[in-house]
Amino acid sequence: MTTAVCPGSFDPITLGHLDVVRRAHSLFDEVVVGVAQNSSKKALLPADVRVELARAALDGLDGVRVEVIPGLLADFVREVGAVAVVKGLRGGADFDAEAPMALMNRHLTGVETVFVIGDTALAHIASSLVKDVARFGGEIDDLVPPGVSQAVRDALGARPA
Ligand code: COD
Repeated sequence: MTTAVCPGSFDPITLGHLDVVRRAHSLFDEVVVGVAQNSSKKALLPADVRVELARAALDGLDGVRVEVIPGLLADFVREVGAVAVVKGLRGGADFDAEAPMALMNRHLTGVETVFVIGDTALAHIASSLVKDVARFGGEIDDLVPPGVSQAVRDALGARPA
């Protein structure tokens, strides 16, 4: 039984993330989607809401579960007994950002990061852009799983501009 961790901020989960998780699921028996904190980003949605939205989006996918990563990804990888971390790439900029993390996680755990190229039809989708479009009144329903756009609008409405 092989387990992989698919980590991210998921702030919010998008169709691009779902594509990456499905690709990870085709390679490993079990996928743990880990909702983590990226210290260089300030999250819009609280961790419990990000987890709830990810669980709803991935409901029914056998062998996939969603958990919070409370601290270091490397510690979480050890804790769940994962043999790999799976990340998605949209292009060269993602690779430049991901390679140092992959090297650091390998240094800390010996665990490899496997990169999957996402569906090119979804390559324009990033959580940061989704939030920006929503912030300025744009339509995001076709970029995210059902229920997510309302959660983003609620969070934006509750936050001072
Ligand atoms: N197509 C393909 N891939 C995509 C798409 C898309 N449309 N959208 C997103 N992705 C990929 C991203 O490239 C990334 O691989 C993954 O999905 C998650 O993306 P985000 O934006 O939700 O998450 P990030 O990049 O903010 O996640 C960074 C982590 C939270 C994983 C990182 O900061 C972390 O590991 N934090 C825990 C603390 C830690 O261990 N820090 C040290 C790290 S070495």
